Amino acid sequence: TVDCGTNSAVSIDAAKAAGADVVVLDHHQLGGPLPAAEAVVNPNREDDLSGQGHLCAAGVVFLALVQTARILRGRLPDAAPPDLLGLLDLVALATVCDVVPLTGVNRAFVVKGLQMARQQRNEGLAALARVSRIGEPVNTFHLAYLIGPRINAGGRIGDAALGSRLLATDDPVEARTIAETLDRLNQERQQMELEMLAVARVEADAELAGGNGPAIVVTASSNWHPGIVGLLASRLKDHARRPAFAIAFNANGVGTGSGRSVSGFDLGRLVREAAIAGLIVKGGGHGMAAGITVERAKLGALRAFFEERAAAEVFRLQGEESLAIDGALAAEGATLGLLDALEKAGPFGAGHIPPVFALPRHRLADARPVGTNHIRAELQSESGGRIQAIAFRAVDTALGEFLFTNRGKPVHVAGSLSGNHWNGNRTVQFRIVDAARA
Ligand SMILES: [Mn+2]
Repeated sequence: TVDCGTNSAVSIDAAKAAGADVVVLDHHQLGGPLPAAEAVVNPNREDDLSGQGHLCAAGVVFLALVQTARILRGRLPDAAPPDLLGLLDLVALATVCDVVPLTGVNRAFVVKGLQMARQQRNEGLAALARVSRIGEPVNTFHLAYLIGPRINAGGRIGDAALGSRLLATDDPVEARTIAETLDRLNQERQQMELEMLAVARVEADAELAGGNGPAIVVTASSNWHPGIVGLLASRLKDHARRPAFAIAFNANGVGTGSGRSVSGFDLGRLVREAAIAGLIVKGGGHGMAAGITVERAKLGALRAFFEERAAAEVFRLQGEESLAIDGALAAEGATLGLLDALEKAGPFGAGHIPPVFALPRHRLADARPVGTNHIRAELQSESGGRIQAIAFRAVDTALGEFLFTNRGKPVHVAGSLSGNHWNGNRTVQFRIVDAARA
């Protein structure tokens, strides 16, 4: 089993009774006794002293393969060694998409894996890069926002095996066919997500109305697709700036829910406590994300339990929330040379964020919606330097409202620099994360 199994003692006993040997390769925190598998390889076992708890499941698999190859090399000295480094493109993809911190060995996986991905040796990844119209060397942003969602789109509303078939195939024709199918499923998924998100936001805003609102937003519906609750939870968490759950109930009143946390709050632990308290059928996860199965009749009690256990800590974390700015910059100072120098410290992502700059007192020369819900802007310094800027998923947010209503005015903005490839040209782009009136 990969990315599961640690908390599935019953299923593993059944598999063993049916004659299967079971090896668990997982990274989830343990909620009860270890399952009776042949091996449970998990850096988050309480008796694991490796300090590698930040690995994603693919990283665990990779290191298990490295060790297996090492053992086999001793036993079969004449056999050709497997090309494990050639698989790091997939490890990098999983590491970025699982949003584990890009520190330690994870960062090494992503640096080497991006080099592999740029060689386009994996037919499936190459085909996905083409349908995603990635016209530049693959980077972590592409993995997280263009390639990852398309692979997951298969599992969310179509056929979960499509993604694994795509990544395993050596046949460029099959790769193209599957990549095009996933691209179409991804478009359908985006549409479905927008409709469900609109409903979820209304529900979340109603909960938040007046006072502090709940420490943990819990939204639920019988009309949601259970494959999309993780995405909904993630958007609600950003919207409400606190941990959030989205739960899809089936016709029998049993809900599949997913939760996403804010940094510093251990959601996996809270869910395990709820399981022990008998408020959910089952649940598990890690610090930043958790999954639950819950009966509709227990939803009220679960909400109360969450508030009782989490409110003090969540509101304390909210009070401490701030944006750390590394330096100030003028538009004309944001050069390709500076960007190249900064990127040497990358790749950036979860747990290793890019330097945050303030552009003080720049005129917001333009701000208009682009794509589904992004905002493209242009900023001009007091001495006339200009830089293109983008605020992702900002339409319908406080930041978006600010940008639209302050066109032409001087503003302070904060964010990071990124490269933008267009028609063979590379330019510097400013990713806005926050803004204030100057
Ligand atoms: Mn996982």
